[in-house]
Amino acid sequence: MKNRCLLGSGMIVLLLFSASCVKEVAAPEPYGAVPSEQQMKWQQMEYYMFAHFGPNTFTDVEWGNGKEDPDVFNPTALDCRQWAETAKAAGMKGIIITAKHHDGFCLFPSQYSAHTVGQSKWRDGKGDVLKELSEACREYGLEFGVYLSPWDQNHPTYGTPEYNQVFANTLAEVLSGYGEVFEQWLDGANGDAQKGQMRQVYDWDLFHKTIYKHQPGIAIFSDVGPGCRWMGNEKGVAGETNWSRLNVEGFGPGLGAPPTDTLNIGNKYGQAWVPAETDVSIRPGWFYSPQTDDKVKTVNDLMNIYYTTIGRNSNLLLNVPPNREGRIHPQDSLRLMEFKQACDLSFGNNLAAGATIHTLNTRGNLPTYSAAYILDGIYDTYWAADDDVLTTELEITLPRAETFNRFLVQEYIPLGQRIASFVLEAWNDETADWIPIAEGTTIGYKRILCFPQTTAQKLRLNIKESLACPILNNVELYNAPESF
Ligand code: FUL
Repeated sequence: MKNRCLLGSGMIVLLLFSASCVKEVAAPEPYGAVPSEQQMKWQQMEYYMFAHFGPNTFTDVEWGNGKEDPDVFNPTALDCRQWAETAKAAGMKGIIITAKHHDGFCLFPSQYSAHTVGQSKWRDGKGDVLKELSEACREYGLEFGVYLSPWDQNHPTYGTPEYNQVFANTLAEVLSGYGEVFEQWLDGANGDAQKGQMRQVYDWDLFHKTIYKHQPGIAIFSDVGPGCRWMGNEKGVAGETNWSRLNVEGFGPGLGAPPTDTLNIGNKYGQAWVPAETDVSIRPGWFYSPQTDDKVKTVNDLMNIYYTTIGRNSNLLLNVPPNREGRIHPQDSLRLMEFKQACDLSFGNNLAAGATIHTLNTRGNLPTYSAAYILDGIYDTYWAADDDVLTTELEITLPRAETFNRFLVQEYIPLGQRIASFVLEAWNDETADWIPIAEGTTIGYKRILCFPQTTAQKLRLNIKESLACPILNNVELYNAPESF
């Protein structure tokens, strides 16, 4: 995470000079809560698949009641390699599977439940979806993740203290039996809570200890993290302002969660680093139903979601529910490929490549923090301003005048999230003036601004508010097809 040193032949002179002003050139201190190494790895995944699969796939309901006959679960041609192949081709980095939804049915032969694939006649009770999917993910170079619902409508111990140990044992089974798991999804949804009568007091400490014991590098998802947080809605729209910090003290998953508005935008001065993840389905429901075959989201819907999630400092967990065969339906896979093509067309040609950047301020006035690092394509090199600089400007000069409509910018978040307000301007030759073309509040890991096509050779990024000296590590510029 260190900038390379550009000192050349005048090294001794420069060393003497820099020794005399060590204070000015010290690397910027982290600001507030910062991501762990694992959270950085997680953030850089950006886009991955959710696979809702279970008895509900076969019964046309979204929430089963736990009384379903296990034989209901009977995929006729399960092919997890096809899921993985599809996810890979779509540009996704992993797959999270509903190992146990609210109906309590386990897609693996759990020793701690009598309501699993082991009790179904599917493959004579010898099947294990988690085994097949984890192997397929490894084969295709994808990360593997697991959803487990704490709310369980089937388990006889649910509603008693004993259930906490059952759930911990179930976590241990899925986290120790299928190789590395990148994310543990802990759903806060609970039908009892909605009726105002919670039957179970969850032992979150026990759950977290069990999870980290088996997968120390995992990201735990819940309303309040600690690895990553629910973004507050299932529409795919993260806050235009989106801080990766969150106040977590006094809050918990589910009933005890912060208001959804807060989850949507985070807390400017939040205590913990809990970045947003957006879960949204490619179909109207989370589970497959033949009735939604003609309701798969359009490329434009998905492109909009891309901009309101990844373009707003959130990871995107896109649900693509396998069908009753146990395969991803052709409608969904076709749409995923079209979406990938739209992304490639939109972000294939970075018009800022070969540009130069001039900044009003560079930390210590030294090449170590030069704005050139914003354009070098290397994540861990960055431009930084002096500590007392909280507003400043960066001027980007393209090799030639270009037409563009998307601006992508990244803060170097290993040192914290800082910028709270900025404006993008383009130089207008005719009026000899800077014209504002877009504005934003937070940036964070990644921010993409969309605006009408503009032609210019020079752009100016005006940082209007930063909580500590701004640090940027990447800027890109694109001309996306207007149709998306
Ligand atoms: C919700 C659940 O109730 C839905 O069924 C779905 O699993 C979604 C991802 O989370 O809380």
